[in-house]
Amino acid sequence: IEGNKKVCRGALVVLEGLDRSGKSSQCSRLVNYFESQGISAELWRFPDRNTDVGKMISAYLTNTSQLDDHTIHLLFSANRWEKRSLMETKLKSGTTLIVDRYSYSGVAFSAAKGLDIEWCKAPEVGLLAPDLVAYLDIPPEKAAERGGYGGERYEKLEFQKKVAESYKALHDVSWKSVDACQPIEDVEKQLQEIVFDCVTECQKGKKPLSLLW
Ligand code: DGP
Ligand code: NA
Ligand code: NA
Repeated sequence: IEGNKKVCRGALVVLEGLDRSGKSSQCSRLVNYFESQGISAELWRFPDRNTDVGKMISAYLTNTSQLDDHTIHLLFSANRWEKRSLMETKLKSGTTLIVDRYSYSGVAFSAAKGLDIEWCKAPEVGLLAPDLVAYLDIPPEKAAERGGYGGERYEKLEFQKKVAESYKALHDVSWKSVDACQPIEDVEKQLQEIVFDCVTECQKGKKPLSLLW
């Protein structure tokens, strides 16, 4: 009976990388691609600046407010927690989520300030684990040359170099690197292939959702 048909779950796909690595445009392109293939997909991004917590984060990033490093770390994490149940509902109803930054940014940016990495990971424990993390790999100097650093708090070459180092400590089995210095269409093609495989795996129903970390 149609009504009893088991719904295949969507995939949780995260794009990570330095500022100006091209994540946001690649995320939109991926969502368009999946929709053109008849696969239900949504674009998500963290921080989600629309919530009350997100507004505090936005004020911090634009240097409108000052916060202790630990405090802002926990706010970024809270911002992911407040979207967790909706995330699970969407995935279970079959929607693939393409997420622009996630817990890896949370840890990489705070660790780049010198906070202990295990302390940084702790508040992320219990969030949904991505099925795939696509890392848009670009040397910090190259990213800076792209221009368009918007003048937000972290958009400085020296800091981005430290972030790049912290990201390296976070690679795990769900992680795939893509050379983000390639032309935008080549990055797009490569991402489509990697992510499509991941979505197919999840649709087969053999891969239960798991948790960080
Ligand atoms: P974006 O909207 O993707 O440009 O992100 C805004 C800035 O915030 C960017 O420099 C990356 C940084 N960021 C994103 N997520 C986190 C996080 O969880 N923790 C910290 N400390 N920084 C983050
Ligand atoms: Na940014
Ligand atoms: Na972005």
